[in-house]
Amino acid sequence: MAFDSLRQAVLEGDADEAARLVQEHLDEGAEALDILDNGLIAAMDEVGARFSAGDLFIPEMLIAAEAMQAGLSLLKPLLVSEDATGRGIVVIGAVKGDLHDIGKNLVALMLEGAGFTVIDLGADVAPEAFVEAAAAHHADIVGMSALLVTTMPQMTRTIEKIRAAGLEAKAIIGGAPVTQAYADEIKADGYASDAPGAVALCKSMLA
Ligand code: B1M
Repeated sequence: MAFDSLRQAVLEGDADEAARLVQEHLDEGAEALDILDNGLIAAMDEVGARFSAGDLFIPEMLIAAEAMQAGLSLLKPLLVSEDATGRGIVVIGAVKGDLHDIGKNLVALMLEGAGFTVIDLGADVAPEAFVEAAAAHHADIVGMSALLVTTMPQMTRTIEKIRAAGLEAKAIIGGAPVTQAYADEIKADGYASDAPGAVALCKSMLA
């Protein structure tokens, strides 16, 4: 398979080799999104599966994440090449208790590339911090990311606080365990399964 060696480098947490292989694929003409989806993200899925199976532990998961980020840094300029500005303001973060920020970073990056002004609050963001930032920046959209089933309820709390504060910002959610059904259940304004989907969703909300 085309990205076997790249996936292996990420799995082994070899950041230098991951970056070298990403560059090699780019030089050979591979598309940035193809490298991202079928190389880097596929490798992280494999990391997750091995973690679940007990074949791999947190330190290895962390160095794999660093290797992924090393590869991703080379793709960033290509993922943000769309020429558009002034689409709207998005406040984004990983919800309280959730330290997974790679997917959220990717969503933020692609939103910026599509012309949105992104206020990235980072990871482990309390509902009150989302509300404060949304009010301070007059956000059009608040984006929440969760990778843990146990942190998903923080999305509900954040949405409740956004609405209680009388803010008009739309609340959108995403992350591996999050679904459209969950978004409907907690009355989020939107859900996207991946970063390009989040861009399309935000564009449609402000069209
Ligand atoms: Co953790 N972890 N982790 N982890 N980790 C998962 C999520 C897990 C599925 C692994 C597994 O068991 N198979 C599992 C969660 C189980 C569950 O609840 N469903 C898990 C666990 C259990 C844990 C700990 C609890 C482990 C422990 O301590 N015992 C712990 C929790 C820490 C915490 O948050 N409090 C933990 C810790 C970590 C590390 C710190 C070691 C590291 C994170 C490093 C970092 O992010 N800086 C880590 C990693 C790397 C993973 C896996 C392997 C990879 C996550 C990732 O980066 N994927 C992950 C397994 C997996 O996901 N397959 C796993 C790549 C990324 C591009 O995808 O984040 O899904 P993703 O983002 C996608 C979409 O989801 C979507 O777009 C993105 C791009 O397409 N998206 C949005 C994301 N946010 C969005 C927001 C939107 C729209 C779309 O709108 C606003």
